[in-house]
Amino acid sequence: MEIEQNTQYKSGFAAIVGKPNVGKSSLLNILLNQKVAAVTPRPQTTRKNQLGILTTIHKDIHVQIIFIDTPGVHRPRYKLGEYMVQEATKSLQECDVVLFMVDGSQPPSDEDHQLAGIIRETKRSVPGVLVINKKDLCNAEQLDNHIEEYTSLAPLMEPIAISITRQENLDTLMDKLVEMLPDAPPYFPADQVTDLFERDLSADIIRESALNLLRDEIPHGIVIRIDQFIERNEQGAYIEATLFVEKESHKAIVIGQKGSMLKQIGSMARKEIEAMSGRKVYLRIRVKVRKNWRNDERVLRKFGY
Ligand SMILES: Nc1nc2c(ncn2[C@@H]2O[C@H](COP(=O)(O)OP(=O)(O)OP(=O)(O)O)[C@@H](O)[C@H]2O)c(=O)[nH]1
Ligand SMILES: [Mg+2]
Repeated sequence: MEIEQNTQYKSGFAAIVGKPNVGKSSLLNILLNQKVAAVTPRPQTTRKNQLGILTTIHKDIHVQIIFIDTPGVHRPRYKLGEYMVQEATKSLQECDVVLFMVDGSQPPSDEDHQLAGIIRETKRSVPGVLVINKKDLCNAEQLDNHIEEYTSLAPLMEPIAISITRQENLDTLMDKLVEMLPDAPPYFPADQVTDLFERDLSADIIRESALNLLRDEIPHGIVIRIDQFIERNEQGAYIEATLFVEKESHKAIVIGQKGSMLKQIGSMARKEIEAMSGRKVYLRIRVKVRKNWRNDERVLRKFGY
């Protein structure tokens, strides 16, 4: 789709904020109808703000919605966590619409209260939607009770219960969003879908594969550095990456018996990167230990956090 020059557009930034694991990145992927953000069953998957840009015609209205997918807001125990919460807070200052996303299958937790407070404190008069996700995971009565509790947390926001898995109420959510967007020309070209380069997306996909395949406390201590990213035309892309862990013992687990775990992580990631870019990819991953990197300001900056 091209941007039409003399057409009236509604455009703006929509921040998706919520505690970890409620489905923020899943919402981004489903509304854009393609995978741009890492999604895993583990909390704290997203570490940095990422844009997902939707340029479309919704019920005869030309729109460009720039979603800001943010890290889940939690009580940080590491400097990395502090950075993640700052990212989410920053998105609130930059947006035209707030999507406060919660897990509708559970009553509000401390983290939901904390975040509702942060949203109120930014004290801006931007409109907001209270997105109550995962309605597929509980019965109607439970859902009604939870909706009531969440609504009292954010009384000024328009509540809507959705299920991303079952694709329920997404169209109504779009209606509300479009209604709240300001009249404005588009900010980005129509074919741009995200602000991340393939290099960063590839790093996130490698981390996503590791998160999906590894257990327990190791995943949160993982960070990926792309060392080489070379285009080789018909032969596709050559990618060399280093996967950093925090402990020697973690390194052994990531590598696995005779390298079997690392092989699985690599092949899962390679397939995803190939699917994303539509070309062949050769991926090589090595594993290194960088002790306590999550609390080291200097190392965090080096990794782009
Ligand atoms: N049952 C059910 N599961 C869902 C739904 N939406 C998302 N999920 C699952 O919830 C998990 C977390 O999804 P993410 O999109 O990674 O959540 P997030 O809010 O981005 O998480 P962080 O990046 O860690 O803050 C994944 O396993 C999703 O498949 C839904 O509507 N119903
Ligand atoms: Mg996420």
